[in-house]
Parts: sequence; C-alpha cells; structure tokens
Amino acid sequence: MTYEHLDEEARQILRDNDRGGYTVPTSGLYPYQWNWDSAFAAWGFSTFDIDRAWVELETLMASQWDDGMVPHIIFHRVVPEYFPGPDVWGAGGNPPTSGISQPPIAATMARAVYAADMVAGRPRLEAMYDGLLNWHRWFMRARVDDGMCCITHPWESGRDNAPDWDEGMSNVDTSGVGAYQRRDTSHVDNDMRPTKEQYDQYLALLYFSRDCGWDIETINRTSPLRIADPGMTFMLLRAHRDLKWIGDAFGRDTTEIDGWIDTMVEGAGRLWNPDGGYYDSFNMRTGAFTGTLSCASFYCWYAGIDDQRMLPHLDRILAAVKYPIPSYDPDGPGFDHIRYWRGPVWGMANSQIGAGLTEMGYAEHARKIREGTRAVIADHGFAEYFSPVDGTPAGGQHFTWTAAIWLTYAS
Ligand code: 9WN
Repeated sequence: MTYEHLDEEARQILRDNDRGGYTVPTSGLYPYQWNWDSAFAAWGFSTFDIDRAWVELETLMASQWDDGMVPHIIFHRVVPEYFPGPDVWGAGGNPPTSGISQPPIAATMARAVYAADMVAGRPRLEAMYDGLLNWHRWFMRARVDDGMCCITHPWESGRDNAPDWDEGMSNVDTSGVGAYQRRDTSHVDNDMRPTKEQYDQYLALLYFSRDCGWDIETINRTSPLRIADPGMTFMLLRAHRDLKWIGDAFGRDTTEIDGWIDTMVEGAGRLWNPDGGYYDSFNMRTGAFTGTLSCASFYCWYAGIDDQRMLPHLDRILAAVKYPIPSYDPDGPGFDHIRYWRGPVWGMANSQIGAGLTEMGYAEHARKIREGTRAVIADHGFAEYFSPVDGTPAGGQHFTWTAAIWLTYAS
C-alpha cells in the first residue's frame, strides 16, 4: 500500500504550522515554539526542505539562556490562546521564554538532519556544537543527580500528567495559586487533558521556581518536586552520545562528554526498580520508586543500553493493545486510554523506542511498533495522540510531530 497522499498531507502540516523560522506544534492549542517539538519538526523538514530544517534548530538555540539552558517554550509572538504565557512565567528573554527546559533531543535531531545534508550542512552543524555542549553541561549541573536526570516540573519531562508524578505532586502546596483561566480546555475535550487539580499543582510549582528567581541551586535544594525520570535520563544519555559523535566529526576534544556518558550509564542502572522489574521514576525527595511502568521505561535501547529484561513487558503490552505503545502500562492502576500521558499512544515516542530497538537488533519488535504507528496515523489522522485501545484521535489535530515522524519513520 502506498501512502503518497499522506506524505503530502504531512508536508503540508509542517508548512501550515510554520510561523517563519519556527514551527508551532499545532495552531490554537500550542501557538508557540516548544523545544522538543521543534527538534522533531527539524527532522521532518529534513525530508523535503533541508534549509528549513536547520533554521528550526538555529531558532531554538538562539533562545539559549546565558547559563546554557534551552527553554521549553519560546514566546515569539504573544497571543491570548495559551496559558500560562510569558507574564506568568516571569523568566525574561527576548523573545520571552519559559523558565524550565524539555527533553534534550536537539543534538540527536541535529545529527539526523546532518545525515541528510552532509556537505552543505557541515558548517551549520559545527556552528551549533558549542551551544548544544553548553546545554548538556547545564543539564549535568542543574538536573543530573547520581547520573539520573531529574525534573523539577512535570512540563520539563514532556509527559505532563504521567502517573509517575502523582505522589510527588500531592506534596505541592496549591493554597496560594488563586484564580486563573485555563485555555487548553477551550481547544480540546476536558477528558483528554490534565485535571484542574493537576493544573493547580503545575502553577504552584511554576510560582515556586519563579520566586526562587529561577536560580538552579535554590531550586535544587528546596523545590518540593525532584523526580529522576527514565525518559529524561535515557534521552539525555542518547543525546550525549550523538553530541560526542558530532564533536568527534569536527575534531573536538570530547573527553568531557565521555565522562557524562559513563556517569549516566551508571545512573540509568539505578533507575531499575527491582520489585517491579522495569525502569522506573525515582522520587529524590522521598527516596522511593514511583512504581510506574511507562513508555519512558522502554527508552533504554534508545540510550544505547541493551537490556533484554524489558522485552517481556513490551511483549505483554503489544499483545494487550490495538495500537502500540501506550504511554502508561494498560494494566497499571492509573491507566486512562484517552487522557494525555496516562495511556494514549504518542507517535514520536514510538519513533524513539523503535529506533532504539532497531539499533539493538530487535527487528521484529521494531517492525511491530513501526507498523502500529503507521496504522494508527493512516486510520485516524495526524492527531497529537491516540487511544491505544481503539485509535480515537485525541488532543490537537494537524499536529507537527505526528507529521514529522510520519515522514521520517512511519510511512
Ligand atoms: C506544556 C507541545 C507540548 C509538548 C509536551 C506536551 C504538551 C504543554 C501543555 O504539549 O505540554 O509544555 O500545555 O500541555 O505534554 O510534551 O511538548 O506539543
């Protein structure tokens, strides 16, 4: 079966969501530049407009903070459709930005874009190297404890309402949050989005870090939330490896990155929950695993860790759902097939897990995930995410990263 009409639709989505130098995830619901969405967009553009692919990454890196952080949202043109906007974040910047980061996949995607453009792209990749290095250095300083990458806000993980954060978030004091007007539920059904209680907690945490003046040391010491995330840990480890590859290609000294890789391989091992028998999140404040098997648990292969112990979980889950891979274990107590990161399938996560499986030689598992990703998009369109049970398209439509991974991975 050919999917040429879907290839063209995917390219059109990227063009439609292009705001000139950056791509919005989808119009209305997410009207700004998001960090890891942009990296996926660049990968998608690399299949048909290589210059535009580089520009996407260059625009992202242009908003890097002086301390090295690359923010999770860049508010290029302030609009009323999204809450919380730059006034709430109070993080400064020109254009203004949010005050946290997001999964650092830009080095990985820069390497992928370069693979499509190895001659003309060489100086553009080289120009990006120091910024990427500084960002990774920021992560090692600000977020990595004992080799595990921690989040200080669920939005930083990219898996906002994953059950991983439930217990940690229940300790966040929301009494000072006050009244506010959400915008997301005017674009999307309530039952596909985080709850009001979770939004209160997101805001309380945002205000907490803002009141710390976004100072890393103060936040590290005092934030009520600090959870080591297998998703962030595996993605950062993978990105370190890709950054080292880039540095080596330009004859840079990559000894520092070698050290980070060693530290994080060890740290990733600490995220193995021996009771559950899977990679788990770990609450640094309580010293306990969160007991959550999620799509992030399957990122080990993507990080270059060949761990066969995760394969039986993958087999069980592949047999349990119509479309892989649910963002949370369908047998878990918090599973909800339609509510955002508590069950739905995210195509871009599949592309990462699938890449890891392919690289580690698990071709049959990789094939099933790729075919499932192709089927859910072909059957249900370019939605933000989908029910793993029946494919119901959910969240925003005409979605950038779904289109991007269609072009690069699923079609
Ligand atoms: C908050 C843009 C982003 C993604 C995240 C996803 C969602 C934002 C929101 O949308 O988060 O950052 O407002 O819900 O969880 O992964 O980057 O697509």
